[in-house]
Amino acid sequence: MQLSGLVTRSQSGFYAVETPQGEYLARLRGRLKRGRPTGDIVAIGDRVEISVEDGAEPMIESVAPRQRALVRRDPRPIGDYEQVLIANPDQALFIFACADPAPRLRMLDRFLVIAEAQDIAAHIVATKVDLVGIEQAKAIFGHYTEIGYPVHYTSISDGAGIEELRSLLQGKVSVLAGPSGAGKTSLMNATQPGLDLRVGDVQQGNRKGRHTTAERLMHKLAGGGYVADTPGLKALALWDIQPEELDGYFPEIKPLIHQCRYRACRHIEEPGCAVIEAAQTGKIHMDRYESYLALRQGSKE
Ligand SMILES: Nc1nc2c(ncn2[C@@H]2O[C@H](COP(=O)(O)OP(=O)(O)OP(=O)(O)O)[C@@H](O)[C@H]2O)c(=O)[nH]1
Ligand SMILES: [Mg+2]
Ligand SMILES: [Zn+2]
Repeated sequence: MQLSGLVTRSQSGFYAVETPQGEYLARLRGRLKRGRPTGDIVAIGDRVEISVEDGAEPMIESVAPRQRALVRRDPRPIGDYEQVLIANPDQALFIFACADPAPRLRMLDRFLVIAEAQDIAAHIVATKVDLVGIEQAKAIFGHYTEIGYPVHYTSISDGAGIEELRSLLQGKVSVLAGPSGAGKTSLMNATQPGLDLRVGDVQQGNRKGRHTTAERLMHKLAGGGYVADTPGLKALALWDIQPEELDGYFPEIKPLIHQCRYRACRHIEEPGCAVIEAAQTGKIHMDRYESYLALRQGSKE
């Protein structure tokens, strides 16, 4: 029997596939792995076809083409490899704390570039507002609203922003991503109290030193939709994005490039550059321009 389903969990070569007939734990058919893969063949969020026969292990027979995916260059020294954090998300929520750990806006900007390149709707969630107060939180993240990214201010201590987040997640496939300790798992628990145990399990696994990529999962939300928590990322290297493409992935830079004196302007040091001028006059936030420069010049986080 052939069934189509959604991959909701992946661990050590096994994939949980949710089908209209229930959940199956399936493995990947050998022929799909043939050759030297340049990236994850199956990831959570993928739509797959599985074969289910009496007395045989369920097998993933094919993977539907991805519409989009949250990807990065695999940080392990295994050559060029595309790591898929989640396939086909409707939206990504990038989780950064106002303090403890201090927000790394350079990393946030990398996430936003990946989301732009993949056409994933991006939201920014500023967590731990209780530690700094809303004024300070807005001083850190406020300028992102001006360039079109919704910013949600939250705190699990006083429940601020939790209801807003809950309705944002409703009925959609979302992924939470951000540095370790930013509060992703805490947010999952606050918005979906029923998830408590399973989230705790994952964390315990991480503490024991299990490989962070070993398990990925999407939780089904009570009112429809899924949310994937991801392990905290230390590094976020772009995958398959060329320096010249970057202009298009900074929404505030894109409309300016036609005003540069030179058509091939890289916006680094060229005279008559409209982007540099905008950064100097504050029309573009200097931090964002610096993130652009860092990416353009190929520095790795
Ligand atoms: N004061 C305060 N602390 C918070 C808040 N949210 C989370 N924390 C604390 O921050 C720490 C890290 O939270 P986690 O939810 O485990 O962070 P995470 O992003 O899931 O981290 P990784 O799983 O390592 O990626 C915990 O001690 C939380 O109690 C908040 O809104 N306010
Ligand atoms: Mg966590
Ligand atoms: Zn320029």
